[in-house]
Amino acid sequence: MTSPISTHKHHDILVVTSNNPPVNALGAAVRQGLVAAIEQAEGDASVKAVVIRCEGQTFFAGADITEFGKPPVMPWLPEVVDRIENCSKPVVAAIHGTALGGGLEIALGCHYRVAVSSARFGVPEVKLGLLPGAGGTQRLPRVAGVPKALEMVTGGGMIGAKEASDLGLIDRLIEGDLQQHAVAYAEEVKDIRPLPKSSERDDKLAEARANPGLFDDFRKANARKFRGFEAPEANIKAVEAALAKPYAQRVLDERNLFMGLMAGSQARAQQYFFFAERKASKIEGIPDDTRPRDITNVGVIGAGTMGGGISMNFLSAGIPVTIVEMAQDALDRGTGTMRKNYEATAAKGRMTPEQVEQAMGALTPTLDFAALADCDLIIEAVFETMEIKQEIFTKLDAIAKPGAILASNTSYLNVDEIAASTSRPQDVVGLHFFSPANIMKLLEVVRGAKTAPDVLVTAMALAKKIKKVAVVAGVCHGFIGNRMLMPRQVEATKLLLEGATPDQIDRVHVEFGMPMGPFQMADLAGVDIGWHRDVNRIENIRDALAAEGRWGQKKNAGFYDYDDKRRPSPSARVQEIIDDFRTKEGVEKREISDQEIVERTLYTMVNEGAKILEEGMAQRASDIDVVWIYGYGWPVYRGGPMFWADTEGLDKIVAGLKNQEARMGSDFSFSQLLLDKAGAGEKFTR
Ligand code: 3H9
Repeated sequence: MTSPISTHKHHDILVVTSNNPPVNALGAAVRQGLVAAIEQAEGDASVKAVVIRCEGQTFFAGADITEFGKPPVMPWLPEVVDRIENCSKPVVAAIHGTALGGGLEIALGCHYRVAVSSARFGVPEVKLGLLPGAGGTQRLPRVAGVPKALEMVTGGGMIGAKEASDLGLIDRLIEGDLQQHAVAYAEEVKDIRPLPKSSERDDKLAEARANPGLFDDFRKANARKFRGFEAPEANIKAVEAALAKPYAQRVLDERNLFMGLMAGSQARAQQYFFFAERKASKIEGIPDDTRPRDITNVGVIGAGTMGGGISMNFLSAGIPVTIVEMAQDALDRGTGTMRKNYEATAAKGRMTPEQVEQAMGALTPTLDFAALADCDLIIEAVFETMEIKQEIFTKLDAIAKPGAILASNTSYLNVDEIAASTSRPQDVVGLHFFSPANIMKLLEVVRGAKTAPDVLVTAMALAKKIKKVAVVAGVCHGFIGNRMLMPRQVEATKLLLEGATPDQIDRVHVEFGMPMGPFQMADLAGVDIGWHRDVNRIENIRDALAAEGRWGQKKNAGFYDYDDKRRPSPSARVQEIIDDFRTKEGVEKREISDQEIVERTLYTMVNEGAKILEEGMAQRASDIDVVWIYGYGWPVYRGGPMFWADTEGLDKIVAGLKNQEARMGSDFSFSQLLLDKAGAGEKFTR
């Protein structure tokens, strides 16, 4: 087998090139090739310096994640980085694309780093439940300073070349041909001794040493963000060791912390999720050579919260949008909100004022429906009523150009029925954005019975362009995400009658790792959503709350009371309402355990997920996990409901549901797939 690492000499500089598509991951062959190349450089007296570079889209994007969990193949990445740093001749990293994780660690092992201005740098290991375990937690603080290193290792985000250069992470920014300039740089530095070694630098640690409270302050400031995760704390500890201990001990600490994380369940879940997210974009059952349609402009119907948020995605990606409303004041309000949102982003420094103007300049607000005639994709974002949607699609059918994609942002309704109101059901698809649509990453792409393959391919490609993660769902009530929410809500509400409090149920969910529980979510979304608006028709607890104007946070009263800073506290009035209902329904109050709440609200979700799978409404179990992590904040360290169920053991899930079956009554029925898999000792996810 040919090595992905090749070398050639350019006068007295040895150029080492990695060619390991798609992202130059540092698999065993790459690691072996790098060590061999360094040995070649040392063994050849005519070589004065080395340049390490990559072919393809990027510099090394990190360790090869597919190797994790398999028997290790030597040399280990930390040894490779050390070998580079200990090379007796200067080594220059020539960086383009993204130097990530082990890739950045390789660069830090090099004595010098040069990069093109589009290059980006990061240590995303924390997102895989890990830490930069090839010396990254030790070298990065020494080169970029402790505060920046802490931010990078615990956040996992990327920084641009300009910032990297300002930090001293990059020695020179290159304009023009990277290889040529890197070789020229190597010529410049080839005789300089001693060689600068990141692991031996101490200058940037002084500031942190003078401020021993820095680490605890950082922990406190980020406590909310890190809640439930193990990897951020391990990252902080490893950086802390960089300050306090001798090199050999520090490296050992890093290794031990890395191995501890790698053996844990969170890293497994987060690494599973890395691949789940990428798998989600693959559509089953369509020809591989299906080409997407061209989308150069988009129409959006409805300038409300959803329509505005949806439009912003396209505008931010440089795709012009025509937005249509029925009345001028609604149109003005909608576009005004969009501008305000952009300006708020600019105020945080995440956009320039010019970018705001550019985005808003690509928006055409209009009251004229016919203005949509030229759009390649038209997304309807109006009321969730079938009659209204069908009326709109019939109108669209009459004016949209041939080949235009007609999409509905429905969150529950039957996309096939909507499509049937047109003469071109093959062009109709559901695009279910999650609120706030300009922020939430998830997009459910609802595949109708007649949706054409190229429409689906277009939707998935477009999702990537607007930085969403798309998951294909079939036509069923609520699709994947909202459908699974329903059994949870039904059981949570019944549990109130049986003796649990909103506070207890929400606490169980928050302790599990959800951002909020079902009743906190109801208060945030609005207790009145979907309410029939008849104050005299009180059929359940929610009706009673809505009838009293307890519509949630917006009214400072819902399932909780809120103070003027929107801080919730349990409500005596809500308890009275619950108690009244209990008496009226003749339900006996009993002590509800936290475990029962888990079984009735989380296990039932797994059961519903299994039904979704067995009905073919999701392509794969991991897609369900992607929906719940990106759409509802399921803790990624538990890998999503289906992965979590596998971790718990499907037999345990089934036993828990059997425990509760009588209490759940006719609201519940078992998924056959769940029973079968549990019986056979199988899992949903591999
Ligand atoms: C690490 O370095 C540990 C060390 O500190 C210590 C060790 C001791 N390995 O994302 P894309 C695949 S941990 C294997 O769609 P993009 C990916 O699955 C690592 N495979 O492209 C996909 O395959 P497929 C730290 C990888 O252009 C294909 O490449 N590094 C890896 O949108 C294309 O990926 C990271 O966490 C990998 N490391 O984005 C970086 N990376 O086509 C992870 C990607 O079969 N990677 N693949 O579905 C990324 O963030 C993005 O892939 C990147 C490109 C930004 C590079």
